[in-house]
Amino acid sequence: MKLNDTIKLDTYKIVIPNGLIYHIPEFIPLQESKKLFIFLVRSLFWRKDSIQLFGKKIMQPRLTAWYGEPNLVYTYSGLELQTIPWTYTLLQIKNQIEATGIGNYNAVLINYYRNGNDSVGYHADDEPELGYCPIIAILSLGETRKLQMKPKKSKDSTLSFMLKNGDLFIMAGATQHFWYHQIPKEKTIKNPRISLTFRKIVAT
Ligand SMILES: O=C(O)CCC(=O)C(=O)O
Repeated sequence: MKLNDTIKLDTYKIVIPNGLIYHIPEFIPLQESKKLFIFLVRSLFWRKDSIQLFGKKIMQPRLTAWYGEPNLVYTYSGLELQTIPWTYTLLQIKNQIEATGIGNYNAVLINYYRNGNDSVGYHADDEPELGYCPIIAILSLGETRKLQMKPKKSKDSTLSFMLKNGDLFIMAGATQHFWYHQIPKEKTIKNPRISLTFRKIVAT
């Protein structure tokens, strides 16, 4: 999708109880997504960190990278990440996502799931530095993976979205305050995926 293409946002809007989602399939066309995936896997600075989970130190079951405006710090699960400055390509993608009119972003946490054994457990992106009602925009590249959502408190049912190569998935409104999300392990999946999760750090 080119910067000046107009997107009919309402077509992609999914209103959920106490939350708002936009799922835009093939936001990046397939051929471009394939090239972008290879380029990013090869060129980004990937970290393999351990995190604190229920008082225990464990290796994160995926690789990550943290880029953005200088000196932004993001703290989660006992980890403190300091931004690497935007690359040209990441900045282009950020601009393209902002051109949808949903959200402004100053950093991106990138996840590299090497196969279906890699995952991220249920959590909400509700850290204080993301402020009130944070908007999280996820560009999915590579293998299709399932993103599941479950309510933090209410008895609303669990939601499931298949994120394909090139899809843009945006969690907006109060979603982070009322819902958890995860990428579950799927043992049959052999191929890798990366997710670029654009966010805005408002206080550090
Ligand atoms: O990989 C994804 O699509 C989700 C990643 C995620 O939940 C996160 O980075 O907070």
